[in-house]
Amino acid sequence: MSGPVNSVSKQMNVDTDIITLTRFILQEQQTVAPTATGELSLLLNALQFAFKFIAHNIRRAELVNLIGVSGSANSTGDVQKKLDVIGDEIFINAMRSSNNVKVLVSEEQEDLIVFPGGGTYAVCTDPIDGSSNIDAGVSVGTIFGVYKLQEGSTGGISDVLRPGKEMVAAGYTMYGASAHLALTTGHGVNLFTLDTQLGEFILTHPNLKLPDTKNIYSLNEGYSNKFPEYVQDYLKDIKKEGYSLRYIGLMVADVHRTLLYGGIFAYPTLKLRVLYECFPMALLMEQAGGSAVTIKGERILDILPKGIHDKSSIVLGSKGEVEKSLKHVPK
Ligand code: P6P
Repeated sequence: MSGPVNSVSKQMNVDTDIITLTRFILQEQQTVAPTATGELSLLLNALQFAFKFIAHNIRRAELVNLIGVSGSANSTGDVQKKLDVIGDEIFINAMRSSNNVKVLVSEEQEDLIVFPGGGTYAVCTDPIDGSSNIDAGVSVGTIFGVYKLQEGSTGGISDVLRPGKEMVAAGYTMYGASAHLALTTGHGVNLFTLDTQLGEFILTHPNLKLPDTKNIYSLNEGYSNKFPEYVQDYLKDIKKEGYSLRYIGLMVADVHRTLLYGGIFAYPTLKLRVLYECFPMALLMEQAGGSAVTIKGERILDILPKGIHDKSSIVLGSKGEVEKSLKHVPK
């Protein structure tokens, strides 16, 4: 009997063969990397614990007054929200205790962290992206990207100042009414939803693919006078075609909608960070059949960062929509 046993339960509309993230990670290791050491699987499980714990604290936030500012500032001078600090500490502790992570880059930390012990991976993260939304009860998210340490490396900055195409895993978790996790390990994109009763992420959208075109555009038009002329021309053209504007102001949420519905998301000026915002989202997009470029049309995943907090412009989404926008780039 090879397939699932569910003939009776199906009639009762009960799924008795759910795929948890833990099961998915192990199955993927057995199928696509049978000779793997299992260290990436252990790292992904440490990541999912961090997401569950952050989700738990965000759900409690309004109850135990974890919203509001912490009074400190992060590496880039942003006023830190209490959940920023808690999310960062949860993430650091989960990565350190996994014993699989050697190097950690966090938006909340000025310098990269090198853990003692023998981890063989480097993780880049924005532990709580969009924290300014927290007080308004709007979704926030965690974004992550994973590099395998370079051959012979004992763990240092050279393990993360590399093109995003060398990442071996990436994704995000969006915390809202429930938590949604998008993950790629280079074999497509899968979406999981946290079942808080079960305490497990459940596979809800296997092998997600974007439609090639969709008339939705997503960017902060409030800054349009700062965009290059050709970007403003592009916006004029798509408005004439009746495109809908959807902009939440949280990269994780705007990218999540783009993954599910298609369309185009852009941040044409320099705000989003290469290592822990642009690279992970670009990897997800390409793995889901979309694309991700700078406003000049350079592939995001080919960028070679010079600093761990480098920024880049970004245009991502349905391949046909990104290509349409690039027709406006001056030759
Ligand atoms: P703006 C959130 O603060 C964030 O870093 C991203 O998640 C989001 O895409 C962007 O900034 C929103 O920026 O300038 O439109 O508020």
